[in-house]
Amino acid sequence: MQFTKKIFSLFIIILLSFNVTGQTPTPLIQYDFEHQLPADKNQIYTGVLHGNAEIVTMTDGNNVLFTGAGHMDIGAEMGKTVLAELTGSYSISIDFSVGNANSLSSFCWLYAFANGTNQYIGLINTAGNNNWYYEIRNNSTQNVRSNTGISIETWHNITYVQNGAVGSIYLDGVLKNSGTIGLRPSAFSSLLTGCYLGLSPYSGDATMSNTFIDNFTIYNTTLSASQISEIYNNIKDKSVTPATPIISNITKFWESKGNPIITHKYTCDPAALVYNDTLFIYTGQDAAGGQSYYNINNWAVFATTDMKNFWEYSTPLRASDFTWGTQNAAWAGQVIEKNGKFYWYTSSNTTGIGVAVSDRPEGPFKDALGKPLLTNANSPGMSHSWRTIDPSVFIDDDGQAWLYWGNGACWVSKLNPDMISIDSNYGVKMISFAGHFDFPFTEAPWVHKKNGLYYLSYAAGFPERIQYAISTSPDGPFENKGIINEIAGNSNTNHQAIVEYKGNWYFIYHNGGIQTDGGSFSRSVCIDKLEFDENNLYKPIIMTTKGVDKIESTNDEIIKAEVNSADNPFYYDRGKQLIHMKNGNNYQIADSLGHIVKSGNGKKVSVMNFAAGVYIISNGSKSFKFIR
Ligand code: FUB
Repeated sequence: MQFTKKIFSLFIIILLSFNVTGQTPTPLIQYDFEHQLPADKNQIYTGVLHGNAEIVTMTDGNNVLFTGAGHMDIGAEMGKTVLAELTGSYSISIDFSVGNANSLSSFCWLYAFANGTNQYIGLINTAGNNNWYYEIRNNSTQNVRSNTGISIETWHNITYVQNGAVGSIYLDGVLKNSGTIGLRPSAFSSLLTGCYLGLSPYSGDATMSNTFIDNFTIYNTTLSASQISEIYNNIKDKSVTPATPIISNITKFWESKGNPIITHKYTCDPAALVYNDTLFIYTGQDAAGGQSYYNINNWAVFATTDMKNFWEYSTPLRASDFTWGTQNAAWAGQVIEKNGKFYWYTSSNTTGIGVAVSDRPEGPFKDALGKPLLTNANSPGMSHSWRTIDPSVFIDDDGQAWLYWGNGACWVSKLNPDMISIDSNYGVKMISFAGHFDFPFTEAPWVHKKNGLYYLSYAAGFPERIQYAISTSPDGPFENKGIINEIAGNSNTNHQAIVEYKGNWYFIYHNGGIQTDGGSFSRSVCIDKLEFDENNLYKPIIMTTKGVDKIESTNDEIIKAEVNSADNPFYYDRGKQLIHMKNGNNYQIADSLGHIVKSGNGKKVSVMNFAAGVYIISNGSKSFKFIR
């Protein structure tokens, strides 16, 4: 009897170690997101969502990770602990559905456990979506390639199985390829520095954008073909649609490494707008290197709240949105807010100045008139065809909006209260400058007011440097004060914006600073400090590659509001991005523009899926401001 028992136990052990039972083995770790947190199922390792990544509920109630333009940082600790167990056979399984707007034309990774780029494991999409493969690198590299692509907006499963010396990759329950893999993750697990869902360890790769991820699971044993097929069958018909539409139109987040502040595309002609807590930067988008003239088809919009972390919104306005602008030229302009609407005055090279409008600072913007606001007929006294460009708008303390523009001369007019027509009684005046011009006015006027004085800066000469002049009246005459910024590196234009933000003054301009392709027609926006001397004159700008410092302290009011005082009915759990309402109540959350973005009744509300920004939650009698 004793002998029969022993034989039976041995049989069970053999059965389990070869994993031929039908039941899927217990994972080492699993991320199924059902608790709606960026943490593993047992909540031992809590990760961090980056950018606008969020945990979303799909129409069938399934909770999943949505990468958006961001990713999830799993945390290196999880990798160190779990990968240490992967000494022999193991399996890694992941379910995912890639959205329509994706990055599959570039290299991008579904998961990565890495120590830089010398040691890692990861699941990689080859640029072009025709080969998803598992790779392990411990100085030398081994991989198993599926040699297949995937369909978008459909749930897929990719499972990698390490069985002895053989690695196999399964796509949607079907074995795609096997190969010899001798390296093991446990050999470098203690050195891991980053573990991610949706991010590659290679900085040049794209993020796995707009992708739903679920059931990321690691086993320290093999999965059988039938178990893998069952895993796929469980996900394949799941919903690919979030229950609440994802409204964020943020396309990228990054931390600036200094100047230029934007390096993933070429940006020119910056204009700045401070709105509530946020600095918005509007630019043209120059074509990539090798251009012989301005090739700018659309504008772009970026934002920051600390001068270090930036994000970009989807394209807010295109030259082709102005159907009358025949040259497809998204030249310089400026955005300003009036009565809750945002007006973008734009240039089109020779066909005049347009105005577009939006009810949000990030757009999208629409041509407000269907025709130019100003044409060359409004720029008298000169005859070249590109003179009606570079509008700059300024609203004085009395509410009067002034519009400046010009190439070769600077013209000014008053805008009517509707912001989309000019005051015909005032008409148009050419600005007169007094005093010595080091270089003549070229273009790019920018006006701001400080201590009762009007500062008009402009590009002068060619190649351009930036000069400025001061007046006691918005329409001059202006007294020349000299050069403030010298010729910018590798660009014959310099186009500046000057703005005060959170107590500091900034000089925002472009150069041709991205090597080797940057230049006069593939420009890049930079930000440096602007300072005044004791006579209220600008100190010369020192252009730097270091750029400006991060603003460490947030606005006092917000810090104060975030103190969870006894009489405050709200408590913000930053880590979990949950707002608790102490007594449970009806609530409404408004964004910085006062738009209601969420409302309901309950004791807690997740703000994880909110775009970065400032919000106010209110229960009707008390309100609480928070930054997401
Ligand atoms: O980007 C086209 C033109 O170049 C702008 O309108 C000018 O200010 C100059 O920067």
